[in-house]
Amino acid sequence: MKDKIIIRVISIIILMIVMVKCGYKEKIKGIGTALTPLKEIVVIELFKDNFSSTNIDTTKWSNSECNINDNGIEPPSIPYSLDIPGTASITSKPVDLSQYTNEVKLEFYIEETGWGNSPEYGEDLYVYCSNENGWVEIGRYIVSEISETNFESKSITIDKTNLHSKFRIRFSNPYGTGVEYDDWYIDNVRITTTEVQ
Ligand SMILES: [Ca+2]
Ligand SMILES: [Ca+2]
Ligand SMILES: [Ca+2]
Repeated sequence: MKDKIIIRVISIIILMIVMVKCGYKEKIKGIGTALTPLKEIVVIELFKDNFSSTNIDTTKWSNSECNINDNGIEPPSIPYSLDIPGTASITSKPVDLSQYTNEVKLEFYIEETGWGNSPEYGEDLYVYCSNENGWVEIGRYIVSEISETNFESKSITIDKTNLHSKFRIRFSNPYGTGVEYDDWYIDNVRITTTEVQ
């Protein structure tokens, strides 16, 4: 009997402690919510191409011997990706980035060979952007470091000094043997920034 009373008293004490603790937490949470402004970071797409048809979109790109086809293995947006064979390149049309002060990123997926022809040693893929003085290398993808069967996601932060009103990007395979050889693929190309709203 005595034991039962002790157990009941202990149970009541534990319950009171739990209630007090929960109440305290609610209070803190309430204060926090009241003080935190309701703002969220939103991703803004400034340029986007998923290469969804076999025609290169000439409102977005100036092309030099690249093709959109299904020779890439499992591109992130099936069935097509952009095939950049040896000596080919593709350059975006100008995008006005002069207004953006937050971080700007170029994102894309990349694969080499796929169902096509393997680039050899030194036949790497280069990424450039234009600043007001010309072209700046912002990425180089080494043949031996990129998968032949999986698209890998890449992200390049654009240096603020390169953000201007006629910003362009270029993907180039300058050392490949020729347009029948040495295939690189890219897909889901986008340029983004963020905005606090
Ligand atoms: Ca695609
Ligand atoms: Ca080859
Ligand atoms: Ca070659």
